[in-house]
Amino acid sequence: MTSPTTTTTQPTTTADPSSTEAANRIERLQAAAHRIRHNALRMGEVQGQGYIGQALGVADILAVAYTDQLHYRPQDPHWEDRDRFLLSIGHYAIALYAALAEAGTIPLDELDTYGSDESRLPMSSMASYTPGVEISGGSLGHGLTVTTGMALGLRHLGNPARVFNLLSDGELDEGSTWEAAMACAHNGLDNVTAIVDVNALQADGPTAGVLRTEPVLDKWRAFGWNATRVDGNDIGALVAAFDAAATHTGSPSVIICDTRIGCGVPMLMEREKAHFMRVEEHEWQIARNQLDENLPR
Ligand SMILES: Cc1ncc(C[n+]2csc(CCOP(=O)(O)OP(=O)(O)O)c2C)c(N)n1
Ligand SMILES: [Mg+2]
Repeated sequence: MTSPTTTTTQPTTTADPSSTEAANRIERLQAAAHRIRHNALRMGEVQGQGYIGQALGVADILAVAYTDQLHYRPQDPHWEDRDRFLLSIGHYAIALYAALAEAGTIPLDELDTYGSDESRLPMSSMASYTPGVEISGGSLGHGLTVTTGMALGLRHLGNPARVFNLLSDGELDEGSTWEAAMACAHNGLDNVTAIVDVNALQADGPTAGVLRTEPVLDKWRAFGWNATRVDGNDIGALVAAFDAAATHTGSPSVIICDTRIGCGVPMLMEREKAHFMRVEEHEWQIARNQLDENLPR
């Protein structure tokens, strides 16, 4: 996003450099998201199944986070001044590995070990196994509680690092998420940015049928958060939301992202059983081809 500028120069026929810069930024992030999607398909093919739809759904969010917003050193994942990115949703590990490979923290070739014995890339995220993974996430509903504690600790230490938490709409079913939301706002933790992946789906079916969470935006606002809702597969909208959260002070920010399961691969977007997908051997190449046909979306 470009900030509004005032200028005394006359308009010229050449392109506005700030808008060219903004367009380049979006293009660069779309390309990163595309590679993240390919990384996810590469891992999915190793197992023939998995949470591929979610990974394709959050690829744009992760591209913006890891290649535009977070301050970190890819080769030094314990650097104490790094921004922390906490993945609550352990089953989304495949998405995080795809992003960490794009970031350069995990070697690309290592993706081929995904989910195998002795691999550093287990199917559910484990902080003790994988460089760049901040928390273990199999038991849902804990990410925002850890985020809140971490953010308090960083503030106490005078460390300006920020804490991001990617959580799912299913995690809004958990009381612990809302306790953390209250505590975070109570403490005015503006070093926190939560990102909610509203893919409208849970393991047991559509979120609206499992437990009604809407109106999500109003709920976060009522809990004292600086809340915004965007199309989570629109890189331009995501960049604007992340930029706004970065400068907001006085309360934590949440970016509610409406995403599409399988985004970028029409064949997978149409799957009825989307929470955990099985993809036939011959379908992986079709999926890759469809992904390549769809750039830029
Ligand atoms: C505390 C807890 N309860 C239940 C589960 C089982 N579980 C695994 S994934 C999942 C679905 C949660 O919803 P969401 O993360 O929105 O699912 P998705 O969008 O990936 O379909 C559930 C209930 C769990 N891992 N942890
Ligand atoms: Mg969901």
